[in-house]
Amino acid sequence: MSVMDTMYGKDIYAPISAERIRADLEALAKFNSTPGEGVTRLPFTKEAREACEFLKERFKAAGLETYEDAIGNIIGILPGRDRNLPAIAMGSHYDTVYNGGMFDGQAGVVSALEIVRCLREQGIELERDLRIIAFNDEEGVRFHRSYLGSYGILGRDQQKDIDTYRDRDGISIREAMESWGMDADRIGEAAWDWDRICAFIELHIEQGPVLCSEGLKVGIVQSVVGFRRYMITVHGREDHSGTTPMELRKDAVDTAARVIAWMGDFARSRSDGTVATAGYLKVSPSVENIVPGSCEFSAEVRSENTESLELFTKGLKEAINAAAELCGTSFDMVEKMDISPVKLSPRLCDMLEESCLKRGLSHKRMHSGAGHDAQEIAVACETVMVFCPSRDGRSHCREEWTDFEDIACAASAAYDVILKL
Ligand code: HGY
Ligand code: MN
Ligand code: MN
Repeated sequence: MSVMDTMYGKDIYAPISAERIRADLEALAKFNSTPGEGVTRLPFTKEAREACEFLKERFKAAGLETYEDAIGNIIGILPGRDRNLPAIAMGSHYDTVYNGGMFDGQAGVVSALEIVRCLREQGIELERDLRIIAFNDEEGVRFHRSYLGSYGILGRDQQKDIDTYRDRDGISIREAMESWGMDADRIGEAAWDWDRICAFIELHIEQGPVLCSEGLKVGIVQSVVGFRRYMITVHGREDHSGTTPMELRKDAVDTAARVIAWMGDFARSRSDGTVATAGYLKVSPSVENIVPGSCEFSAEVRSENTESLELFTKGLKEAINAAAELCGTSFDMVEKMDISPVKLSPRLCDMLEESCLKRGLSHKRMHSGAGHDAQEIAVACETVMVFCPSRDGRSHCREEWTDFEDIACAASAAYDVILKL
């Protein structure tokens, strides 16, 4: 019994092992292109390949029928007694943001694997198959569009996207796939038959401040925010920053700055949890004494409230038109993502709550401010998410941290739901 176990009381998350969760997460974290500066594991890279091989080996060691699908997801199947029954699915993503943490996505993959190990150790044969899945490219930070892996199993047509979306070096998704020895024309083969799936569970770190500030162990996620993302490129003109009068210059940053300021003010004005972010900003030529000729920036809004999303889109277009008019610039605006808010399964939320009450796990029903594969899968089958706390609410940064015992608590609630299903 480690000190931590006695502090939490070993039984509240038995038979889940926090130790094995720690070992798997620490092993995964080694597949990282920025060691010492957070974890970076972008899709179709060397680090992602190492992570896939590691996961396939661990899935097989846990007795799973294991395969890598046509879009880079890793899937393991634990056969149930009646293989004709629709299966339960559980998982999360194995890719990360730049300089992120070792828990985002990965905690959900490792917890699903740990649940399989516990079922086998307990000698429990489920009624139905349990499919665990490690999704490829949920974050979308390399190619600027998310959910490549989960759209793959959902059978979304991505054939055009894999040729149009490119990374910072101009490499398309197709080219990146081919560098991995994959045939990008076969991504349609990754699609699942959703009549064969009865439920999907995703365990994930909260990535926000709610659970840790209230000292709670488990988040029962009832809904996931919707979000929209645009990429705006302002076209101005390079000029001497000293000799060009204000009324003659075409300053791309002056234009962008007005829009970005509007975004934050809009989000604050909604006071319904709406948030807006310009996370990506690229100025050219980015030299102190040259009027910026071009400025590219992302405009992202997230909200549970569809009206807020709609008003953001309308207001953004008005703001960029007004700013370009004032500054004598022009612009291109491309919609990159438009995902609706989604309600998760009340029945599965109730099952999670029953488990928390039985195990004495402090918990709270809440929404997710982060996007997840689960929000898209929720349109195809009954879906729920279970959160574990993020220390200081931090994520998508090297400070991201969740105690392994807290992951084990959330995993034990998911374990109970799988047994009930
Ligand atoms: O952006 C998100 O909310 C998620 O972390 N991909
Ligand atoms: Mn994530
Ligand atoms: Mn993330």
